[in-house]
Amino acid sequence: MQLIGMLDSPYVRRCAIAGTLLGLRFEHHSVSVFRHMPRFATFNPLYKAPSLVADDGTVLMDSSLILQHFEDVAARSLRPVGAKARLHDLRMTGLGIVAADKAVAVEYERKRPEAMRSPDWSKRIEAQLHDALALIEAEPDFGEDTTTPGAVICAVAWGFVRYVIPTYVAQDAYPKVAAHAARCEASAHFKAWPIDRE
Ligand SMILES: N[C@@H](CCC(=O)N[C@@H](CS)C(=O)NCC(=O)O)C(=O)O
Repeated sequence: MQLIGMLDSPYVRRCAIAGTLLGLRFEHHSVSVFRHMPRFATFNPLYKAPSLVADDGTVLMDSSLILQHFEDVAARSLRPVGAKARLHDLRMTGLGIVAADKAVAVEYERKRPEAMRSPDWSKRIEAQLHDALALIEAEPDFGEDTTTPGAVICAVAWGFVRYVIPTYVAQDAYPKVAAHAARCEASAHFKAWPIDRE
């Protein structure tokens, strides 16, 4: 399998971390959807990161679908066992995905020429980002677990926020989220896939 996309994408990073946690063999190609468009098109002409080239050549996109395929190949799930814990992890996964989506939206808006930015839209997505982080902060702790899809995406989203758009969210604004992310970043499976813009 080949995973395509840069590790500054929270979606690419969550897939790479999950692949490692599941013990899968895959190649990673650090190709940008913006700076390396001709090369990206050789994998996926729709320019979505992550893209995954499966072993039979099928090209998948969207991190949640790629995670599903990873779990299919590994024949096991990263979700906790037990209905209550699984439901909680699904909830945290959704919150983490929205935090990532809004953080990426803030970054894209910030990249526009000033005259083309919409103040109303910026205000909305920045508020949604903060609201998502506040909801993660308010949920019960993950404890020590750094391996479930919910635990991973919440930490990855925080890492993106602090690495790419640090002026939008102070380091001490969400202490439980920051502490969880620090625990995750200290683990071998996160260290194997550091956030990287190159
Ligand atoms: N819901 C998607 C979001 C993926 C996404 O938007 N990735 C960005 C990079 S962080 C991308 O491909 N941007 C280029 C584009 O949408 O044209 C997922 O979970 O994979």
